[in-house]
Amino acid sequence: MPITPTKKIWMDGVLVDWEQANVHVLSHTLHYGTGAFEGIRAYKTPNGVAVFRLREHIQRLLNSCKILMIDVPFSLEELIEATKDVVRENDLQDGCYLRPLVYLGYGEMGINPLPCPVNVAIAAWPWGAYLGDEGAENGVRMKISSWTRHAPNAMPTASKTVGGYVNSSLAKVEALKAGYDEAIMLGPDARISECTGENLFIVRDGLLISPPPSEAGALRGITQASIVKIANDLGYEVSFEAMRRDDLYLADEAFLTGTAAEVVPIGSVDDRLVGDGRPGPITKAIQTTYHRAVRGGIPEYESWLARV
Ligand code: PPE
Repeated sequence: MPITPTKKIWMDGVLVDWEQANVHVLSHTLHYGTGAFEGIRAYKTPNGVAVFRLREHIQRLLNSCKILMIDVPFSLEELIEATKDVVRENDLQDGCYLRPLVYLGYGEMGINPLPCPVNVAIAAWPWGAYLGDEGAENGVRMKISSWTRHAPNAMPTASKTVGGYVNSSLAKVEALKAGYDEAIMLGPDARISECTGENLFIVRDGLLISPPPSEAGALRGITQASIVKIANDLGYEVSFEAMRRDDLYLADEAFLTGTAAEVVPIGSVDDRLVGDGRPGPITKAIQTTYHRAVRGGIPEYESWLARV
């Protein structure tokens, strides 16, 4: 997905010109993957652009850093304001994707991260459908990866750690090279964990099921949590249950959720059609409701929107 440059990137409290937003090649994170990031979206609403669940995303960024023992030199409130500044200063009234990144900068080399300076950057740019308009509309082809998701004692799966995404990249490339759109990853216990950058749900006999994030070694998705609320409000029950690959093959419907991807129907898994391979009615109802909610179209979900 190409990046469309905007004007300014927030770096350690200052709005820097896009072209000047550089780091030293000896930055610690570049060598060891020691850092954490977030992915957030802002949407155009009838009352101006709004950031979706901003506080939850910034809180998760701080939680990721806590796990990594990185002391972030900005508070939750400061980072919330900084994120809004980035949307405002770049005049992104039609919405955007936001990428806050906490990284260890230039200062010391060696595995020990503790002496390194902690830097924070927040960038924003307009970004379309992460898995393509066609996938969002008609469903994506998924492949169970040969790569195993992190064991929780190898990499903390509740932290959006920069280096942790090498595991996702391996799975993504494998799936793309094999002609699929996206990978589904199994944990070390062969249970379904998550996708390379999304959580997933199946629908079975009218019930929605998603792997329990902590046990499944999956990120606790903010979109996933939003979908639980939306599904319940639409009258569907949701349960968090461990599942195996045959549960995917035999699902009536399936979809994935994430900030970048939003809600995307799964058309097939390992070449077995999910249902008849077309997005199912529950998936479509949830996708439509989510799209309206994030754009300020449903008053009940107004508290999820932070106007900038
Ligand atoms: N699992 C993983 C591994 C993950 O990276 C994400 C977000 C999710 C689940 C869904 O979480 P949430 O966004 O809170 O619903 N992935 C981000 C990064 C994607 C990327 O390509 O980079 C995102 O969607 O912004």
